[in-house]
Amino acid sequence: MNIGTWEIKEPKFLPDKVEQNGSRFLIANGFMGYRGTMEEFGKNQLVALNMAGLFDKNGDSWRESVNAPNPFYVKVSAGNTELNVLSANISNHEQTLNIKHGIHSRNTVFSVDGANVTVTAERFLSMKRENIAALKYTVSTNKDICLNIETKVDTDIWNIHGNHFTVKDQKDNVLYLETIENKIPVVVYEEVVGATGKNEVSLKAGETFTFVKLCGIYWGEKVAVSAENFKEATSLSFDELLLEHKSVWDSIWNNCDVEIEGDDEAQFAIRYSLYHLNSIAPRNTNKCSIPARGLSGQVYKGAAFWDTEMFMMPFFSFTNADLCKNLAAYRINTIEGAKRKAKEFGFEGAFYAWESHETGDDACTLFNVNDIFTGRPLRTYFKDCQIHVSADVVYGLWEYCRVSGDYSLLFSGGLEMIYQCLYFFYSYAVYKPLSKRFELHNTVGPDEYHERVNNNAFTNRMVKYTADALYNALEYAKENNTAYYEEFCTNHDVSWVENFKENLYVPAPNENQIIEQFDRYFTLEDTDLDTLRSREIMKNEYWGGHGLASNTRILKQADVLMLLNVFRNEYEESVKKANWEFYEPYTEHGSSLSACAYGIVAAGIGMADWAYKYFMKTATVDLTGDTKQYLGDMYIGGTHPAANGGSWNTAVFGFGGVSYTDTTLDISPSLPKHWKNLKFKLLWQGVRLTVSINENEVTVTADKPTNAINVTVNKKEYKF
Ligand code: IFM
Repeated sequence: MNIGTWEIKEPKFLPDKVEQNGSRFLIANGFMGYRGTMEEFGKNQLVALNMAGLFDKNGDSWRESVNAPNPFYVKVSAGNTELNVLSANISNHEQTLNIKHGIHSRNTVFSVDGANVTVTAERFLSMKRENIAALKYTVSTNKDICLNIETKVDTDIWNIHGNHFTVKDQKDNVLYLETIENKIPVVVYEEVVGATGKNEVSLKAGETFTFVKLCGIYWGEKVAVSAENFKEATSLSFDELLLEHKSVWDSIWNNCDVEIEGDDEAQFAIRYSLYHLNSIAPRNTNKCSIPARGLSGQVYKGAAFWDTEMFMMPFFSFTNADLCKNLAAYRINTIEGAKRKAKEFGFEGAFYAWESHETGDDACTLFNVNDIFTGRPLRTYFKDCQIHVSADVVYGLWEYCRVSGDYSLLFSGGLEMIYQCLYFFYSYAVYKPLSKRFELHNTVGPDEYHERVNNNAFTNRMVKYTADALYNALEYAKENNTAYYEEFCTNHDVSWVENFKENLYVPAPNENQIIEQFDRYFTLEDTDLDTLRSREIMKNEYWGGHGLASNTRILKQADVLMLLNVFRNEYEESVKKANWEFYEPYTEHGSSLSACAYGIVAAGIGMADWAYKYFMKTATVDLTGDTKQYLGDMYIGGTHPAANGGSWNTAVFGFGGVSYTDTTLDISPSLPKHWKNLKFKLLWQGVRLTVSINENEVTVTADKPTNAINVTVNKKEYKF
C-alpha cells in the first residue's frame, strides 16, 4: 500500500486483501457507507452499502443494521472474458482512496485476447445530498473489442444475520423494498446515463466508453419526498455533483484539520482517522449515533457503544458542535430503551444499552460470544454488568455542554437523562453500613476479560462523575432556568443525591501509588502476555469468560489507564507514571480502544516517546489492519472509529496538552522530539481557534475573537 499526501493506493490486486481493503477504502457520508470493493464484486467479497440508523431482525437471528442493495454493481465482458479482477488476467491494477474528498477510484488493465482493456471507475457518496450515490465508469481499449455491459442495483447482498428485505415492486428503474421486522419502506432509484440494463458496445482501438450512474437511496419518512429529491439530483451532471460534494468536504477540513510537520507518516495517519470520523458521523439527524464499526458493515450489529461518547465525541465537540449535539441528543431520545433495560434487570432509572439500536433497546445478548471449543453460546456479562455505559453517556452530554458552552439540551431531556442515569446507579449500588459507603459490585469495567468484579476503579469514578454532573447541572438550571429547575425538583426526589455523591467509594492509589483495577485484582496470577499466549489451545480463543486471562492480571484493554486518561487533571504525575509502568506489561491491547489511553497519559507526563508509539498504534489501526478479526468464532472486522477518535484525542489532549475547566481552555503541550510543528483547530465555547505549536512557541489565533473566552498557554492567560 502506498501513502500520498491525501490518498492511499493499493498498487496491485491482492486477493487476500479484499476483505481488509473493503474497510480501508470505505467511502461514507454519515447516511450510508460503501465498502472499498470492486464494481464487479458480489456478496462473497463483502460488498455492502451499510445504512446508518436502519435496523432489522430476521427470525431468531441477531438484530443488525441493514445493508441496502448494491447500487454500484457493474459487470462487463469483453468477448467471452468477464472483466473481473478475481478471475481475468490483469496486467495492472490500482485502487485509490482520496481522503480529502471521499472519492474511491480504481484503474485496472485487463489482458483480453491480446488487447489491453482498461477500466477506470470513480465513485462517491454525496456529502451534500446524503441520499445520492454516484459512479462514473469508463472502458477503453488498444484493439477493437465487443463489450457487453450490465449494470443494475444488485439485491443479492452480504448480510451477517440473514436477508432484511422483501422486494415489493420494481418499475421504471425504481426498486421498492420493505424491511422484514418493522416493514420500513426502502426505495432505490437508479439512473444510468450512457448505458442502461444490458448494453452491447463495439469499441474501436483507442476509443473510450463512459457511463455515469446515479442512485438515490431512501428509507422511512424520506421515501415520501424521494422522487422529487432524486429528480433534483439527476438534473446535475456527475461533475457538478462532485464539485458540491468536494466543497462540503473542504469546509469540513477547514474546521478540523490537524497538521503535523516533520512526520509524514503521522500526518497521514491522523488525517486518515479524521476522514473516517467525518465520513461516518450522522450529519442531519439525532435519531442515530455512530456504530462501533462505523458504516463498514454489520459487525457488532451496527450498534453504538460507549465508543461514541468516550472516544469520538471529544473530537466532534471541539470541531463540529451541531453534529456533537445530535450525538448527545440521540441518547436523550433513546432514554425509554434505557429505562426498559433498567426495569428488565430489576433496577430503577436509565441503564443504557451496551449495544444501542434506534430505540435505545439493547442489541447485546447475554450470550454474546460462542465458545470456540464447543460452538456453544458463552454467558458474557457485557450487557448486564458493563454499567459504566450509563455514566459514559452522561459524560458525552455534559462535556459537550462544557466545551460548546451550550447547555440548552439540559432543558430538553438532558437533565432528566443525567438524573435517571444516577438514579440507576443508586439503585444498583450496595451500601456497606460498617464502612458507611456505597460500593458497586458485579460489574465489568473496560477490561472485558474480568467479569463480575467489585469496585472497578474506572466504573466507580465514572459514577462519581455522574453524581457531580447532576449536581452541577442542577446548579446550572437553578441559576439559568429557575422555572425549569423548580418544576424538576417538584417532580423528582433529589434528597438522596448528596449522600450518594459524598459516600460513593472510589479506589485510590495504594502505598505504591498503584490503583487496584478492582477488588482483589492484585491476588490474580502475575503472568505475562507471552506465557498466556503459549497456553492457547486454539486460534482465536476468547480470553475472557472463563478463558485464559480471567484468573490472571492480563487485561484486554486500558482500564485504570482509562481512568487516568479521563480524569487526567486529578492525579499526580507520579501516580500516572507508576500505573502506566505497572499496567502496561499486562495489557494485551486486544481492543482498538486501548492504545490511546496509554498515549494520552504518557504524553501528559512528558513521556513523548512512550506516547508516540501508542499514538501511531491508534492512528494507523485502519491502515495497517493490525487488529483482531475474530472474537471466538465471531467476525469483528471493519473500521475502528473509537481508535480514530483516540488518535485525535492523543494528538490534541496528549501532545497538544489541551485541557479545560468550565471557564478556561488550557494548552500545555509536549511534542514528540521529531515533530517540528503541530497545528489544530478547536471550537471552544463558540469561538474557532487555531493552535500552532513548535519547540519554541505556541500561537493561538481566533477566527472571530469575542474577547469573552479564556485561554491559558503554558500558564499565561489570554482572552479571545
Ligand atoms: O466498546 C468496545 C469494548 O470496549 C471492547 N470490545 C469492542 C467494543 C466495541 O468497539
